[in-house]
Parts: sequence; structure tokens; C-alpha cells
Amino acid sequence: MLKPIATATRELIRLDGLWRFALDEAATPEPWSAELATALEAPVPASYNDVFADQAIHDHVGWVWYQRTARVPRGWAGDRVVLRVDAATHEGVVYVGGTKVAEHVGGYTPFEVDVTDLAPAGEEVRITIGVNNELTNETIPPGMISTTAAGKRKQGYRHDFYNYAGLARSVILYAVPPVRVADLTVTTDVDGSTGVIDYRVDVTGEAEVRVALTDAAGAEVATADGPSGQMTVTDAELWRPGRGYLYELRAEAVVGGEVVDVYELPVGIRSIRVDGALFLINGEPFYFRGFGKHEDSAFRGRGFDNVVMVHDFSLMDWIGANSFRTSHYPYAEEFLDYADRHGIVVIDETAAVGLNLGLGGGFHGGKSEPAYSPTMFNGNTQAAHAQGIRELIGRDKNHPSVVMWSIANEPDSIEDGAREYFAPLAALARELDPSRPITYANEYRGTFHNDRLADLFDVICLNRYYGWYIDTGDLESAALKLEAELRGWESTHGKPIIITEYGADTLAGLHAVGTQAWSEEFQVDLLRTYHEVFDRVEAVIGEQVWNFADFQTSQGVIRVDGNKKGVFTRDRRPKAAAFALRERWLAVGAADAEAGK
Ligand code: BDP
Repeated sequence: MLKPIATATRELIRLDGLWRFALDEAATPEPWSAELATALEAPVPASYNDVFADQAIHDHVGWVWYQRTARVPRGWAGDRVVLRVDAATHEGVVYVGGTKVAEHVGGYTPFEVDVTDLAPAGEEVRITIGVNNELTNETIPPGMISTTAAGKRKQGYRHDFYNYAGLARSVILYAVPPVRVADLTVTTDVDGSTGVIDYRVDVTGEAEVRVALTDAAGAEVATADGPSGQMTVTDAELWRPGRGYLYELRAEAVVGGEVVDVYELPVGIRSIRVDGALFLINGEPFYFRGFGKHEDSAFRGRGFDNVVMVHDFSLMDWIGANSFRTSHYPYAEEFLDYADRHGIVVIDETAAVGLNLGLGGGFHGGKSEPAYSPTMFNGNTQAAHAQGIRELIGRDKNHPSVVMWSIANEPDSIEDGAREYFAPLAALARELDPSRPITYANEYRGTFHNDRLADLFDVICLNRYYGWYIDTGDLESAALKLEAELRGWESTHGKPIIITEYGADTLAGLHAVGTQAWSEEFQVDLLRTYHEVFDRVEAVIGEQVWNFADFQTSQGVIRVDGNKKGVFTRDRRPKAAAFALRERWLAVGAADAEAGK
């Protein structure tokens, strides 16, 4: 799905700003049919939960309503007008005037609809968007709704981050020509010093297709005709980690010799391969240094904010990180655009987190029923998961920064049914994108002895908490168990291993001379202990600390105002571990640079 952009033939307006806002119970039965009667105004983009000083809004379970008017620009006459919602978490329904125009399930991927007939050029239209935050055993991520003793509806879930909801990303109205470029798919490879670009252009209507590639200085370096084909660039400037060189692919739809539509896509030429236990980018072994992150900040919840994003990338640069995982859902596409331009490597994850009854926030939970069963994670869950994979790949397939798809975080990988659930999903991801490796992030109960999924994937990603949830405070035992386990995975699978989570909750400002869980010194010691092991095990090709920053979770006895495993606090101040990581990562980065990587 193409990101809306402005070109010579396309225009867009963002409907960001303040929208009228009401909880469903405070609204009339058909809130779309008239002006929403409310005193509340909610910012878009933002999660609504932390914006108001109102516990009922913070804890709300169910539908909320956003509404505003927008004037369709006069100049759009003759164009198709499309309304796009970048994210409605977790389910959205859209009305233009009194007409329902779109419904969508899945809180972290965009949806759009042609509203030309209801939004004539020059007219003002009323747009109403309903957003529902409910999670069930058949949604991705899953959850469960109960009623409290006091009679209130309560949303439970098995993932360790707050269920922020609302319109967390932009809402966009845009104009495109009736005959147009509908989608573009680009994959690249490297052959010696030649860059190879395979492209496919899908067109709405009847048109010829012309394609041209320009370099960063604007010089045309290759052209092609036809809806699909190959272009080559001699002496190509490659997209590399740390240097996000981008060409631009310009796709034109041509009717009777006239260019009726133009779409421009940044293209990074690079190759990705897994070879034995190596992860190769442009034929060079790549070592992942970085974090599992969250879209999370004060007031905004999961709301997209350029300030927070640029600051986070700046801190990642400062600390020497070269990569991150979009744990545990697809992030705003702006993150990938930025990573493309700056050469940051991304593991792109679906929202499939919490498909596991044996875990809760990293803890071994009480488990009473099978995970993969008609009443728990069933065929409908799997269908929603498949749709999440389609939408993730559909949106992000052209980003050079994305080097691997992670199709789930910590699902149950050991029970009956796990393989039947995951094999078709792994096959689907491969079919949709044969050009990238796939993985899933494994939790500690799935060992190299009993895991039933690893062979379906290319890279083994492990989330491990020795010294924290297991053997708390005992780093000697942690090192022994970690090394034994990594060597086991290495010898049984012979695949690359990335530790996609390791870390310790740490209270900024708590210091201790001796070993003391929660202190800043302990976080430093735990990370160092893991690093010593990683450096001894050859198959380990990456370390991503959990987490970049402290983040909000649901309330619970193991969380104090959220998860504190951040290397930075929630307001992005460094804990001691930030300096320790910086020392290690800048040294490794410098060694890589010297070796020409
Ligand atoms: C892992 C989860 C992650 C949690 C982390 C933790 O993948 O989302 O936040 O544990 O407990 O199980 O900190």
C-alpha cells in the first residue's frame, strides 16, 4: 500500500489537530449523523488515554468517537479523493457525512477508502471515526474482557505494554488521478558493483508504465518501460548500515503519450542473505547492535511525534546502535522512512504478541488450558494474524531499512498446535516477500530441545532473562545457563542467533556497591555478563537490549509506573547502562569501520 505523497499529479492534506471526541456511552446512538455533542477535543495523532485528567477515559473499554470537518480543496475536481487513516487502534469505522465508508481491524496498519462521491471538490464534509480498543482471543494482539466486581468492563491482555488506543497516527485526505499508479513493488540485489532493481507497478485503469531511476544528485541512471521489469545500475552506490544512500524511482502512468500520474519512491540498493550462521548485508556479515523499542512517550501514549522520533534516533546514534526491532507492532511508517535515509537496520514485527498462556510480562504464569484450541488461539486468530502479515508486508515491503520480518513475539512454541498455527503463516510471509528472511522472537520456555518452530524460520531470535526473571541477581549462574543454551541452539540449528531481548528493570538513581537487582550498577553488570557470553559464541550475530526506554504498562505488582528496563528513562535520560553500552558499541562500530564494513 503506497504512502500518500504530493507529486506533480497528487496532493494531500493532513487532518491532524484537534477533533471533537466522546466516549461511546456519552455520545448519541448514531454519533456520525450530526455534530458530536461534546466539550472534549482530542489531539490527532495521539493515544487518547493519558491526554485527559479523567480515569474513565484512561481505562475506557470499547468505542470512542472522533469527529471534525474538512474542506475538500477546489482544485481536486476531476480527481479521486481518498481518505486514509494511518492507525486506528485496534478497530476503526469511518463515516463521511452520514454514510459508512470503511471498516478496518488491526490497530497498527493503515486503511483507506475512495470517498470521491461523498466529498466533492470545494465542499466541506463531516468526518466521523469510531475507534474500538477491545482485544479478544481472536484479535491480534489477543486479549480478554471481563467484568469487575463493581460491574465495570475490564480489558486484560498478555502483553507487557499499556493498551493505548485512538488515532495514534495521521489522518490524511488526498487526491489522485482516476488512472494512476496503485502500487509499486521493488526488490534489489547486488551483483559485483552492479545494482539490480526488479520492479512491478500496478495501475488502476488502462495506462502504459514508464519508470526512471535517479541518483541522489538527481541524475537519471536507468529507465524501463512496462508494468514490470529489471533495471541495472553500474557502479551502484549501495544502501549500507550507517549510510542510507537512496536513489529515487519515478513511476509514471501514461495515457496516449500524456503522463497522467507520477509516484516517487526512495530506493536503497542492497542485498540481504542468510548464509549458515551469518547475516549478510551486501555480502558483508552484519552484527545487530541496538534495542527492542516501543512507540511510547508521556501524554502521547503511542501517538506519533516527530520530536520524540528524531530524539530517539539521535540517542541511538549517540549510543552506537545500528538497528532496532519494531517490538511489538508495526511502527508509524515515518520511522522506516527515517531509518531508510540514515542507514538504520530494522527488524519489522507484526502485532502478534501474547499468543502464549504460559507467560505474563516475562514471568511464568499459571496456565490452565491449551493455547492453540477452538476457544483460545483458533482459526479466526490465525486469519487475523495472516491479515496482519499481509498488511505489514504490503505497507513496508519497499523499505531498504527493513531487513527481516518478525511474525510474532514470544508465542507458545512448544505446545501441540504451535506448528500447525505457524507453518502456514511462515509460508505466507515467504510467499508475499521471498526477498527477506523471516523470524519470530522466542521466549525462554522454548529451548533448542523442545521448540517446534525454529526450523520454519531463517534466524533464531531469543528473548532471555537469566539473572533477572530466572536466577534473579545471580549473574554467575546466568552466564553459565546462557552460554549453554546459546551453544545448544548453535549446534542444533546452525543458524544465526540474535538476542532480541535481554535486560533488567532498573530504577534510575538507585545505586548499590554490591549486587543489587534494580540498581543502575546491576543493569550494567547484567549487560556486561551477557556481552562476554555473546562474544564467545560465534553464531550470535546481534544484541538488542530490552528496552530502549522505560515504558508504560498495565498496572501490576511487578511494574512500578511501567516497565523499567529502559537504558533511558521514559523522558529519555541515560541510566548508567547507556554509557556502558556506548563504550562497547562505539568500539565495535569503529572496528567495523576499520575493517571496511
Ligand atoms: C518479554 C516480552 C516484553 C516484556 C519483557 C519484560 O517480550 O514485551 O516487556 O519480557 O518482561 O517477555 O520486560
